[in-house]
Amino acid sequence: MDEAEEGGRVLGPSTEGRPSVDLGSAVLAMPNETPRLPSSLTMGLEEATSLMTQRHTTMVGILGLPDSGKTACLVSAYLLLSMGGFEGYDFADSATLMAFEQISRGSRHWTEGDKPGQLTIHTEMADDRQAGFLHFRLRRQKDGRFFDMLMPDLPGEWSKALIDKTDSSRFAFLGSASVIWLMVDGRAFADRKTKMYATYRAELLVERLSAILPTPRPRVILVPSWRDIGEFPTDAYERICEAGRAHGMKIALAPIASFSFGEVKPGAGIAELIDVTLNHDRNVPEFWPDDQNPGARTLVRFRSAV
Ligand SMILES: Nc1nc2c(ncn2[C@@H]2O[C@H](COP(=O)(O)OP(=O)(O)OP(=O)(O)O)[C@@H](O)[C@H]2O)c(=O)[nH]1
Ligand SMILES: [Mg+2]
Repeated sequence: MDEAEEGGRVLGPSTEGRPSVDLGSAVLAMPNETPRLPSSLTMGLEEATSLMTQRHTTMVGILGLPDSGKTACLVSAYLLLSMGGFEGYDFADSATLMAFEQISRGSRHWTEGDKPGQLTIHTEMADDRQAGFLHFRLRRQKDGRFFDMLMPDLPGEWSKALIDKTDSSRFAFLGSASVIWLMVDGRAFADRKTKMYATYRAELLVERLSAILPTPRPRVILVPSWRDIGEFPTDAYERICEAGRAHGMKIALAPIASFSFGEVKPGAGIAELIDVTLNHDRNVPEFWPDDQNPGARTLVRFRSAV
């Protein structure tokens, strides 16, 4: 069987300067050292807010416990886009290509026998105090319209500290986010032994988030990973929605398979997630939280309605 037929397992070296990864197979080999995402490769807050004043930009706040699939989602979106496999949208540009390369580089080298679950590396940041943003610009095929997106790849420890210690200081930037992705680990919900606890932790995260988010609330999307191992349970979604309703948040659902070892296509659900994200209909509040950079505060004036 040739590589392309192997249920999407991996791919060989790049050809013609493009990533040759078959998303059906993107798998990461363990690098020798733990890579950190240097803040110089991502966009800082000032740069991000400046972009938001110039162009129609959607800032996404991405939260989720360690291993929930945050980095894998960004890597998968980047690989899909760079290979032209993104339904409804074309890749136009990115101001943070090196950062995307950094988080997805391991997917270039996979050899049979590597541990299948190890696709991305636990996120650590050189600057542990503030978020750095990844950026891409998309062109919507149906009308040629451009959309800029800003997404931070944050360590799961930040969300853990938010749940366990109500440490919200590093999430002040969420005041400018038009959409929130609440990432949860699909594996934990697929297992009867861990499902209850995973649901409880997700409810707690919703509760903590409610204390940070402005009113009216940005769109909140529950994004379960590992859709390749099964559907997200409806009862868990209902409980998380109920927690959201109790705090004035309507929570949509967009399950994804960033990678896949089964029947589901790798990258499944990601184009839909981006589509729902870009088609939000809310104006972002024109303020910046008080404990943030006051220079940036005056810059955050933009409309996010499509
Ligand atoms: N098969 C499959 N693997 C996934 C999926 N999402 C994540 N993974 C794998 O699950 C593990 C954890 O995913 P990460 O994206 O690194 O998790 P994270 O939320 O960024 O974790 P931290 O950086 O520690 O906060 C990695 O080995 C991923 O490759 C998915 O949808 N399908
Ligand atoms: Mg990560």
